[in-house]
Amino acid sequence: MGVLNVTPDSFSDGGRFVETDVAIQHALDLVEQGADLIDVGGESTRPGAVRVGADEEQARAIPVIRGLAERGIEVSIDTMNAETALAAAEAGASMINDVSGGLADPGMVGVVIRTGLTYIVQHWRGQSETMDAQATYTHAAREVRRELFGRVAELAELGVEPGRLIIDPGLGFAKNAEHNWQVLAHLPEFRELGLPVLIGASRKRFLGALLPEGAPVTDRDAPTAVISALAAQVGVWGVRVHDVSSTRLALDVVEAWQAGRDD
Ligand code: PMM
Repeated sequence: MGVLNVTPDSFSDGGRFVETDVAIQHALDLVEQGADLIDVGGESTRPGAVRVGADEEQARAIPVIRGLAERGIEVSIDTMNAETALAAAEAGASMINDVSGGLADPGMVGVVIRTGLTYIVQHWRGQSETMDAQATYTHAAREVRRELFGRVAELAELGVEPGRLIIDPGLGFAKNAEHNWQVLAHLPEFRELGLPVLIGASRKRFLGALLPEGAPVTDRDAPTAVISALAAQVGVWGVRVHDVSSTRLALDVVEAWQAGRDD
């Protein structure tokens, strides 16, 4: 999954893709580099980010989604807003990627049911402004998994077919570096429900901590690609990344490695 943030305040690509044509071209480049799916987001969710209105979010994201869908590219909409998800579905998106798992907007579940789209449910404890304060766990991996599986059960009760769900532990969302590493080390346990698992480690702060202070954010692409390979080894369905080339290559290595097995 290639990330296309059409936000002026995104931490990792600095808002370079705000204009529709430039955004579409960047998405086409990501597909050329090996992305199977483009995740379009019109609102930043980085820690401390201020929420934008649904109108502004749609003005940024919808023309891009329409342009990509017209070109036959599979698109997910990264949004917590039900209205934006609905507009994206009408513009041709095939998945709704909701970092709040439907907790931020009470209208989201209805849109998921009505549109019949695949729904990416992420573990979430609250909005960006407050999520760092909610990063308290006794065993992060176990608690995140329990809360995420609990959310899947709630969604099923509300009428969302579990077969349409993809789950994501939400690295960096109410999680510090130690929590993220613990979740990654326990990734196989997130597969216990039999649902596809997605992870988004790309360029996140906890990877910056492995690099010299002040290193550019693009230096986080190498550790991101390593995580992509390790995640693929344990059967993760997808990885959400900014730099598709390096992750594609890492995944090709995993595939070649696995093909070499003779058992
Ligand atoms: N991370 C961000 C945004 N959307 N969606 C999913 N499913 N998983 C993630 O980990 C995730 C996400 C924040 O990163 P960005 O600001 O670089 O897009």
